[in-house]
Amino acid sequence: VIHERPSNPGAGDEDRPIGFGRIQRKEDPRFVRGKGHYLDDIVLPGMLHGAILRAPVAHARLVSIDTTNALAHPKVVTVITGKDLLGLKLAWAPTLSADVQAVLVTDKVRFQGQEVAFVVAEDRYAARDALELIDVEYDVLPPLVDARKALDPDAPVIRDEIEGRTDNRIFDWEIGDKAETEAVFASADVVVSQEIVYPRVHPAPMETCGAVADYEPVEGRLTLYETTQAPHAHRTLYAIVAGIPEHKIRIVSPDIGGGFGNKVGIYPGYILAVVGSIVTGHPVKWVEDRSENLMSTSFARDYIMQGEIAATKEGKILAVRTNVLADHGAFNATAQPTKNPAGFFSIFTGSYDLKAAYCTVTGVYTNKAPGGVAYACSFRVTEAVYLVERLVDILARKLEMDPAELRLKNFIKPEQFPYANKTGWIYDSGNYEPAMRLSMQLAGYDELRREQKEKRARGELMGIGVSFFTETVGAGPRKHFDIVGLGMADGAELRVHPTGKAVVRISVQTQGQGHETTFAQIVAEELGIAPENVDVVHGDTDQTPFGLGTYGSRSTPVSGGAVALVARKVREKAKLIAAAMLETRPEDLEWEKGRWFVKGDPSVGKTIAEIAMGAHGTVALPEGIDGNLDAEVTYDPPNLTFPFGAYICVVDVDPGTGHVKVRRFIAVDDCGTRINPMIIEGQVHGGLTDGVGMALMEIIEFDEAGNCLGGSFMDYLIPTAMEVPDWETGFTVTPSPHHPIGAKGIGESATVGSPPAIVNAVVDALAPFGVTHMDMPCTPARVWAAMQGRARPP
Ligand code: PCD
Repeated sequence: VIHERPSNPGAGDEDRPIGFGRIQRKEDPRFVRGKGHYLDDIVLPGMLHGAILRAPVAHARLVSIDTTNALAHPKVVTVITGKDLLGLKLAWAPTLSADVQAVLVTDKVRFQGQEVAFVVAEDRYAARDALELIDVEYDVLPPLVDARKALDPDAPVIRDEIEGRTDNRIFDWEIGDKAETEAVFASADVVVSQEIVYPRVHPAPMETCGAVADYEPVEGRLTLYETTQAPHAHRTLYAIVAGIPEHKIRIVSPDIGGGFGNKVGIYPGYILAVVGSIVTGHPVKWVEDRSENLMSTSFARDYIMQGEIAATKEGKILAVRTNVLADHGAFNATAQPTKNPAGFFSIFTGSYDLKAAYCTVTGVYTNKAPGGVAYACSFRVTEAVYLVERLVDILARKLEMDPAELRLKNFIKPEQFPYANKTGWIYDSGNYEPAMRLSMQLAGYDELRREQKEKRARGELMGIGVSFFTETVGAGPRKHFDIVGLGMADGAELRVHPTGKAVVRISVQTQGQGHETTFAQIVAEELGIAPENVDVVHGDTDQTPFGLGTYGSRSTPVSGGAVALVARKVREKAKLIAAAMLETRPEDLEWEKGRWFVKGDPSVGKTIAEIAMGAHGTVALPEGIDGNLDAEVTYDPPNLTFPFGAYICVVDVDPGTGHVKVRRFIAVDDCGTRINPMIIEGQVHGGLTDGVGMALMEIIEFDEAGNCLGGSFMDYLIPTAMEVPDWETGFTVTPSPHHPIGAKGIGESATVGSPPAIVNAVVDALAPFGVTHMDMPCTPARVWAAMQGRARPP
């Protein structure tokens, strides 16, 4: 066990060798030695390979498909088309947002890259080759790619297969008090408004999506290996959609090379692998390539936000108002809890004590890939934070106030928690000012401002960007949140073997964030046994209890709670058994990490290992106690958790090329009780890197014909070590009052908090040119263009 003192101020009690602390990741020996077991490593006897023919155009009527030549290919086993699926009633599948999505095109192509046919062949190469032998005739229609035109009366109706549909509107949703907000705006000294676009981006995990389907017809059993973040939810959905009894379906999620929300949904490729296996009687593997991943398996963001903020002239923020146009692509497949069509966007009230807030969101169909995944974002929290943090900066400029000071002036105060915001959330806990002050101290904020002044005088472009965010993660209470009717609770099962080694089975699914380590640490903390003596089992529906999976940073808030509670249940059971073993009464026992002992006589006691052996041995057990040290729970959290953070970014902009260099980045995060500080830092580093990508480089654009312009890593740039600085991190600890161990999520915080800090820094650098806003990504071309025709700095 390696543990070291964290270098940052605000350190908690992190040097305990058992339980929480900085221990190395249990999964890393296999990953660093190339011994991970990823989906594409799976090879089953007789396995065939599938490939998907995708539409070359964005909008077209399907006239005909001729598969004769493909079928004649010597290695092709079968070709499946939309027509075949219609026969099986599988041509359309339900989405996560109460819509349906075409598995294969039957009537009309609705986005470029849409699935048209599925070839199953003896090897991957043959399957790909045979795609070119399929003859498809399309009748091309005018595409709709600009969401702003989606509701025009002459816009083509994309979902004309839905009866009675005459436009592209998916939903209109509102939250907050409109009249109250209008009144506050009407009487405010200062109002600023800005159109703010969060462009379409993609999670782009290192490993793309894939599946191996193995249908065994005699017993009618389906084993489906999938890159999924939510194995149990998938199993239930397959049972409902395909009609295979749920107990005959086993979903196995092997090691996953990054999810970031990309692996939450069910994609046509997974369903096609299943159909392929049923039709051919062989296991079928389907793995998408990079372009397929970028062009068809989901996207994130794509929000056009009109934002307004009202304040007094002294800088007291009074209200925020926004209306949003949400581009959902061709099918509404957005991942979000059922009752929240715009996800958790309603947290756009930010970290500020407002008088009023109001928002409307209109979702529209366009000829683009469906998805709207929560890419490192608890269902649109990222968009919300970006909106409010840009608006606060614009307000600071208008009032000629320092952006950090303006925020400090408006924070919700510690004594106001639990805080009910104006859109219905109850923030569980928070202490914002110390986090902001710590980040300013770590940054040397005043010194940075002095340096900036000097540089400006010399015509150099240095920018300092501040952002402060509150997230809402850990969905969630089942009474409020469900996904397609499945309540968002999670199970945990704990068994302590006779020799005191334990195995904990959980319903969430790691994609790299280290659950095998941190969930073992939670058991270790609660039972006082070493984390290396606790195995974590996940990713196999036959082996684990039901639960909704990993996304929206919910594993620690929900499953982490379940694991702490199941360990406590075992501890209480251990107490009864220990009392029997010690021939004393349970109430006479006291707990210390790892052992129950007799009050007043600490030398007489039993360790967890001794009690486990006792439970499985010959000790006479108390009435009603089974002969084991096992337990299970399902945890339904009473509220979400609200992590927060204060970020400061320093950029230098090259006035000649418009190139932005992130010189420094200071991130102070508060995720409540910290299970493993090293893992937390890794999560933050990764999220910050993601943020640099979104702020400066990443965008999925379309041309007028509906061609996707971000279909490869040549066009869709993602950040590397070259683009990022050495991250400087710090933390404060404000535990969640309702979570069993006081932990909040951390997995997405940095992706949420960093884009506004970076863009605020870029806009700050360009202030001498009179630039007050810039849309992401701040590429050299865009930054250069923003500087043109404007007054040069003195
Ligand atoms: N933690 C600790 N402490 C605290 C918290 C937390 O320690 N307080 C840790 C845990 O345990 C883990 C981690 O940390 O391990 C994280 O967590 P969380 O926050 O709970 O979260 P989760 O649930 O687990 O996860 C999820 C996330 C998400 S969501 C995302 S995007 C991303 C993140 O995660 N993804 C990823 N991170 C990551 N990492 C990696 N490596 N990979 C990946 O993929 Mo979504 O919604 O899906 O979009």
